[in-house]
Amino acid sequence: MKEALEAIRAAARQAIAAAADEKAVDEARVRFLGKKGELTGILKQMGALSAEERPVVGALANEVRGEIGEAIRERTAQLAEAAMDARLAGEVIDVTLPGRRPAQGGRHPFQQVLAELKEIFLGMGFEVVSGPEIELDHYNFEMLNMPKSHPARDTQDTFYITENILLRTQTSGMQIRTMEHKKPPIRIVAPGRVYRSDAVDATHSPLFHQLEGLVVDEGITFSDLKGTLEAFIKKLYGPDTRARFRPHHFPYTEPSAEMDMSCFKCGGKGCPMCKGEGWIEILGCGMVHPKVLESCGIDPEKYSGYAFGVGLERITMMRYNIDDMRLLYENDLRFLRQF
Ligand code: 2NL
Repeated sequence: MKEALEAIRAAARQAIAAAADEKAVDEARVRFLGKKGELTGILKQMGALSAEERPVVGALANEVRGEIGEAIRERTAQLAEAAMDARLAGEVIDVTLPGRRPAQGGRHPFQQVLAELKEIFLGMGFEVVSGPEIELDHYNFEMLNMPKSHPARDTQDTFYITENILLRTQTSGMQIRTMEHKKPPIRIVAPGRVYRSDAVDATHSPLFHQLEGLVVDEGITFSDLKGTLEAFIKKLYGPDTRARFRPHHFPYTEPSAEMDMSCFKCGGKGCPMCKGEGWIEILGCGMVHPKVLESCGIDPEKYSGYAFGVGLERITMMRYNIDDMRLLYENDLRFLRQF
């Protein structure tokens, strides 16, 4: 029996050492220590031994059982450690690799210029108003002294939804509404999308952006217009910028003018940017026509006002040296990322 126990000890050691995974270790446990296992088989035969032999064989059997148990625990621990080492090796993180930058959006150059214009006018005490792009003929033309037969409508041809509903050609509708509902003093700017029936080229688009301003109060004169718009371009293009006014005609202002600013590139000497002129046209303006005030319920004997309209595309293109307006609408990220 002693020889049998020694044989079990040797076989168990070998089997456990050779076990390649937890399952094999468990199989060895069942084979040697299980209810029908080899060691249990020996213990069952102990009854046949003499009284002297029994404690000796019993002690050896216990020793072998303890040793097998210990070998199983050791092998299980070894396998667990090896598994952990393999897992750690597979999950190595190289902390020296550069990080992945999250994609970050940016403001369209238009929105940057618009934010700047709003800031300038808010700083001069104006309020910002906005309104519908789909407008009534009444607010877009009729109230601005352009009845159905007026020739100025030809230069502002637009897209019609019905005979009396259209895509606005300027943001003036909001100024008219403001004059209808609010008593002077009024000091507002209305930025937004406007439409004209124009073909697309480097300087034209059927959709463009405008910012219109309106000031109405007692005693407003052309000097107020000049002072305010001069301050505006000095803030936008620097304190050395000068303004020049040329007579013009709009049906909704009287007198009307176009304002030029000294070229921001050459300072007025003449260069390719200003086509040798030294001046660049920047906006249209004038004193609000008395008929327009009157239609809105404002007494032109008591109040006067000025208005102006400036194209955002022009300002954006000059600000960022963009030579083709289409670039502003194509949403090509290679272009937009530059701003
Ligand atoms: C341009 C420049 C301009 C106005 C817009 C205006 C608005 C009201 C009353 C009077 Cl409610 N005028 N806006 C005035 C002058 C010029 O826009 O080049 N437009 C074609």
